[in-house]
Amino acid sequence: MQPEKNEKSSTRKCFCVLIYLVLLSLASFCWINLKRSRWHPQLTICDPQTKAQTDVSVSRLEHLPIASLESMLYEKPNALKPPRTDVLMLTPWLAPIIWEGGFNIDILNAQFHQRNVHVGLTVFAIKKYTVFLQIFIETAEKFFMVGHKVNYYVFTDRIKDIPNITVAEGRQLVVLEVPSYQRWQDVSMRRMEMIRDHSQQRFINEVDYLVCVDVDMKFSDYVGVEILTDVFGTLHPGFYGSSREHFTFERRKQSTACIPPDEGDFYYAGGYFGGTVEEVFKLTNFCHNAMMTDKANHIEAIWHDESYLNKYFLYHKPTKILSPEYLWDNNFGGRDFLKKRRFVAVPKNHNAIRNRRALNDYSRLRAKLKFLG
Ligand code: UD2
Repeated sequence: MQPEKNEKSSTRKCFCVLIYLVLLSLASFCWINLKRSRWHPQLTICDPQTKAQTDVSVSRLEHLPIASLESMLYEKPNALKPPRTDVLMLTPWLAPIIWEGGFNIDILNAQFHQRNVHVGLTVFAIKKYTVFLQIFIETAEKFFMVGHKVNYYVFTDRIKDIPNITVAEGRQLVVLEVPSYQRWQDVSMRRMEMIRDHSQQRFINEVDYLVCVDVDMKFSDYVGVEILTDVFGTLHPGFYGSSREHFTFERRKQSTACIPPDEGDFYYAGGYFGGTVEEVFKLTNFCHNAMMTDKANHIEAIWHDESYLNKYFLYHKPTKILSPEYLWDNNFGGRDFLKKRRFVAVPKNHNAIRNRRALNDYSRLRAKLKFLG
């Protein structure tokens, strides 16, 4: 009887030790996991498009490059003294309007150099407009984004007419062959479609920002990283001080570009806009689709791509606005508030270069003169 009792008690002891060991390992497992999640909390990042959720360890954030500037000497900003009082420097939606005196280019250059930013400058030289390229690129070499990486994207139907220009180190001239259109209005408007398509196929892999401008222009002073932001537009040199009723927006309700008389912030120029490749893609996609809708309804907005751009900016506010320093026509003479003329129109004979434009130009000139007095 005694040996059987002993055997039973030792089995019970063994069972208790086993239970104790299982409980101990469970407790240590929980404790280790708790500690680990305290040291490496998980972040859940949700992709707004796919709605997919991914967990990212916060410790990855610790390896992000540290953004810091070298020590620099410059005049201290004064919260009670605006740098300029003669011009509007901020929109009601808090987008800066870029004027000389409103920024310190050394601080901005240091920030953008740190990001190793790469800028694409798109320009169209279709048919006879190839004559403007030489002076456009030569002056851009001197004044545009000096010291930063730049790709010139020249869209043309006349590859053979592209001048042979050597560009500085860190800069590239990329010639893109594209179709031409018979009507100058279509040449101007189709720029939106071509910029959109090339943004998707090429620019997104090559540059961070795009600056999209007219070719019949020359740089005559510095244009740098102060203009870069998510999406920017430029005040048209003929309408920067006009009232709403004088803006030459599309007013016909049948057009997708229509802007009602009691709406509109500024009149933006068709010949100068830009932003990140993603934002320029959205903008050009909107404008091209709106143009196609109008085309199907046999209507074309009064100022072509410029009218659709103005519609886009009314409901997708630019995050920076360039002052007329960045787009000026010397035919207007100078203005006291204009401390720099950075990018100016090259005089052209519309009839000779574009044909059949004279009548439309006349009506636009009248609108501008009305405002300019
Ligand atoms: C204004 C706008 C322009 C556009 C146009 C629409 C400004 C400074 N410019 O310019 O952006 O909105 O009105 O009517 O606000 N092009 C060619 N070949 C051609 C015709 C045009 O390459 O045969 C290109 C070229 O890059 C030119 C641009 O399209 O600079 C605009 O055409 P424009 O300069 O003749 O039009 P303009 O001066 O009235």
